Amino acid sequence: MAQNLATKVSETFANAAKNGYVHFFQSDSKKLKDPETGVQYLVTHAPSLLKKPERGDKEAEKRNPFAEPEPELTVCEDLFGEGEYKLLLNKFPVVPEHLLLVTKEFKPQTSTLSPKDLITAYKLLQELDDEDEMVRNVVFYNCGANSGSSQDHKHLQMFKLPEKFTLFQDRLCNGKEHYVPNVRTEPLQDPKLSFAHFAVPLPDEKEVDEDLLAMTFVSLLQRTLTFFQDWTNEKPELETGYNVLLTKEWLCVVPRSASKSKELNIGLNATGYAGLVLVKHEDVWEKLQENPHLIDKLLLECGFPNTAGQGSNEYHY
Ligand code: B4P
Repeated sequence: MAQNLATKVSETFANAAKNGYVHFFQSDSKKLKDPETGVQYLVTHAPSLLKKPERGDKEAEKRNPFAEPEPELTVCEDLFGEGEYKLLLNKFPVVPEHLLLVTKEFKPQTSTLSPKDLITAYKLLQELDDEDEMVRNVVFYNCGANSGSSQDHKHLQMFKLPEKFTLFQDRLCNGKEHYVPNVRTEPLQDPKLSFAHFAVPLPDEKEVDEDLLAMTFVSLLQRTLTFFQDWTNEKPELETGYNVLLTKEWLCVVPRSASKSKELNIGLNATGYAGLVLVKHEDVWEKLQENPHLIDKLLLECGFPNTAGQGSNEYHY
């Protein structure tokens, strides 16, 4: 089965790319290290993406591309034969074989992840990760407008992580046992980073099931939603938005306050909070290379301040 799904993804992508159904955007990438935090970033420059329609463009908003996807982009009409999800190719990828896990029935992108969404995403990781070949994937979910999402039909995304790339969540969770955070134990947060993020290591795959993923996710989501409780009525219009990132090794949730930076002309989705930063404008590409610590500032501007060392009832922001 593992071989089958991986082969099906590769073959569908190769055909769709050859016949022009996938608009693959060429890009340059550079690894950068933030000298202040030690975090590694992969910054990808894809100026041709500026021509792609964006959220707010009238043409782009007329139809739901996931209601009746192009057959050439469809990897599985009914993933795992469960009647709930389609597996599609992303039509506008920057990396090859970028996948979308889409609900068959319309559900909004503002809805939270269900236990079934989580276990289906995890099963996809089990099918497509390949330790021998050093293939490792990340699943991500952009929830709410501030999270960087552009399509309103519920979809998770998945792509291969760059080779030899260590995510800050890898560093944070490495060698630690799985636990479900509760009133006494907080999720992991790297105190060197400026922005709030909640991560938990996952156990060996034999121990991972729907209940474990659901309980872990809910504990991270509880912390995340605290940021949107309007204690002071200072920001009554702030919509709930967050990013979810899942690998076989850990689960991470990041609360979001904005989809784009006002300081620099750049938008961020979940991938930014994995250290994978997509840049469309030349001046931003230059500035990030000159000063990689700007990325940490951007992640804070579009998120919330780090709360490491505080209990979830003590957050003040
Ligand atoms: P959303 O969750 O709504 O939005 P997004 O991934 O942030 O992509 P966005 O559309 O804002 O694109 P951006 O210029 O930032 O996901 C919707 C997805 O559906 C998108 O991935 C879109 O491409 C896809 N889609 C739209 N119409 C479709 C159709 N008819 N059929 C199939 N798929 C369709 O980024 C451009 C691309 O680069 C996006 O794919 C994005 O996911 C990807 N990307 C962003 N950061 C990246 C990074 N650091 N590394 C590699 N890829 C990255």
